[in-house]
Amino acid sequence: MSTAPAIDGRDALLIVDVQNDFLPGGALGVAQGARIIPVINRLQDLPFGRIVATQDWHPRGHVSFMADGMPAPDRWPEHCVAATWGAAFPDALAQARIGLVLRKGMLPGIDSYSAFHDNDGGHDSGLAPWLSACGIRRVFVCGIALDYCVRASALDAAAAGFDTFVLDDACAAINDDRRDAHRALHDGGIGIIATRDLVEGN
Ligand code: VGL
Ligand code: ZN
Repeated sequence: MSTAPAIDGRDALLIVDVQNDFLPGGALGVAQGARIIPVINRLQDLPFGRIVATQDWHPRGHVSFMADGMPAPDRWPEHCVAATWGAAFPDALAQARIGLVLRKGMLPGIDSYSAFHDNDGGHDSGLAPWLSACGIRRVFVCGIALDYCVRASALDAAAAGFDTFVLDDACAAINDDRRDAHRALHDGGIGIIATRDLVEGN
């Protein structure tokens, strides 16, 4: 499943966590972050029926923040604190066509990598039924980070029954090695494609 026919109104673009803190200069800056913004802006010119953007939106003292600077699995430097500069979209991101902004990771005691539900599988965000109600059949995912929130969101989109694709060149990854993420996406039935596969099809 690596060919994607031309984009139409039954397709949604899901832009994951393109926020200042995940860009160079931010608290959890990913080197490739700045490079993907023009790519995502170009994608937004395609005739998607819906464009949804997520924001990581944590309270101060969130469970995902490292205590005393101690690294641990799924612990990160303080980032994307609600309503701060770090949680905002970068000015360079086109926003005129974003129809839904979905904030996640707001509860103090549980993290939420996926746009669809929290990491414990609970607290459904309502995104899947909303997309279905909008007539969406396919979901194209891009953003940051390929190996965390993009991966979790794409796997959940596929599990919810959408034909799901990840736009690899429109994603920035925390780990330089993308193979684990690609394998997990592939095993989830997700097509890994490039922006040019869509742009040329339209
Ligand atoms: C993310 C780590 C912590 C992401 C969010 O957007 O992939 N990663 N919070
Ligand atoms: Zn986070």
